[in-house]
Amino acid sequence: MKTIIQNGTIVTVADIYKGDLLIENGVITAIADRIIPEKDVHVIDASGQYLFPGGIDVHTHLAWPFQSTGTADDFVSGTRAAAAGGITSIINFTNPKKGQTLLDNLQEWKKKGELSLIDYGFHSIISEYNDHVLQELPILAEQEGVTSIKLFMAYKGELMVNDREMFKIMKKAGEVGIITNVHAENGDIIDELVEDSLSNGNTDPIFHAYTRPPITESEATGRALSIAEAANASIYIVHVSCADALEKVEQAKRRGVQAFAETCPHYLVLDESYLELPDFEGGKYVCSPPLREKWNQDLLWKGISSGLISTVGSDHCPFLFEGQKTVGRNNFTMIPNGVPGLEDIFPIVYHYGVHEGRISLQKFVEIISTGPAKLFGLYPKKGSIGIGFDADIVIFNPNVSRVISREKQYQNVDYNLYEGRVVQGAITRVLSRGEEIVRDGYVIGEQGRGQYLFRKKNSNIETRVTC
Ligand code: DUC
Ligand code: ZN
Ligand code: ZN
Repeated sequence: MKTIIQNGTIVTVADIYKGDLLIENGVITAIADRIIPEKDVHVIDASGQYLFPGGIDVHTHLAWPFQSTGTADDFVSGTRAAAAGGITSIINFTNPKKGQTLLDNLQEWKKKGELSLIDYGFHSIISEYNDHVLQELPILAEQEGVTSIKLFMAYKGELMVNDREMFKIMKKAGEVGIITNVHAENGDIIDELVEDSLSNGNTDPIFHAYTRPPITESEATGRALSIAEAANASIYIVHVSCADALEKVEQAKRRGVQAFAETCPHYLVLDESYLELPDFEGGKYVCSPPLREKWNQDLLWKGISSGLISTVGSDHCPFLFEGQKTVGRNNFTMIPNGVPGLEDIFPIVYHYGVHEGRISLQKFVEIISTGPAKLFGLYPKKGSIGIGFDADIVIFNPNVSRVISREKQYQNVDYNLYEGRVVQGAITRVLSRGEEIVRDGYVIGEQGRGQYLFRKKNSNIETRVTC
């Protein structure tokens, strides 16, 4: 099967230019000013539109059991929403059961992933330290292509590991070319603040933010980075929400730590005041780390521009408002932590980033596709438009606008964080390995067509001598 995309404006990290693309068997095989179609070639006219490499969202929680409940999107609804939103690959978190080996757990998650409409991989969460975990890490990387793990510094009793465990796991991960994702919040301080808050009768959603102040994130971020440094391992700090935590990343990078940072669309666009919306509407915005004071947004955008932040991830961890979020109406600690965002990450970052002049088109491609592909072992198969890359392509019309609404979304949630916002640009088509999975904005790809992403080891790790 051959497809030619004609007259589009191709955007990569290195270049913006007009050209035609030839796609054969799912791969880009030629790029030229003009490619004349032979007979029986499928031709797509992209005049006046951008061609972006498909978005790569390395932070999703589809089908994820958490806080006595589970996320509202599985691999069916979640990957359909992703496709509609220009995301052609995801890396989802696993969630191990007590006593289960990482490899057994991975097989369960791979089974769930078979329903996926787009390509998918996994980061293995390690929430229980034991010796077999260390033995499994090289097997995960070499035999399963799982070259990233995740550790939590909060959620004691459910996911949290301590510093000594982190050090041992990260040391081994570093040795075998695995990058460690870290959720950096000081769980012990948070638990203490939560107890105080409840005993004072402070139960509204805003107290979720007050009991997880920036210091709890920046302290844990600094500590995680130091542990990575001591372990000679590479580290990826997920969902950086505030300037104080970002400063720790900057300091660590200056010291030569193999440190990378991610932020999320909700930290770039929304702020703490949303948690104070009346009638418990604030509950919709409860996630961790919490939304911050607005002034942080500017510094996060600057961090993206300067390269301090390498990626955006959605942290798509959706819970229904009615029946899941509302369980915490009288006690914020009962509100499941997480927000939806997989369908909106691409348009939101484009609108508030590129359209409003905060970042360039090329920086957009870097943080939405090329950066995540490089960091998580998918490059040069995914992450750009070039010869030999998978034809994962978003065709985007920048000349129209649309309104984001819950009614039109594919996400299986009864609200949208960005309800009513008018965003510039519309995704008209999405191709995944050359196959059209979205046409005229509607998902037409079949469930189960997604392929498992066997990822390369982390190539950014340099062995440093630590004193
Ligand atoms: N933060 C969330 O908001 N949800 C899932 C887990 C996390 O770290
Ligand atoms: Zn997290
Ligand atoms: Zn998350």
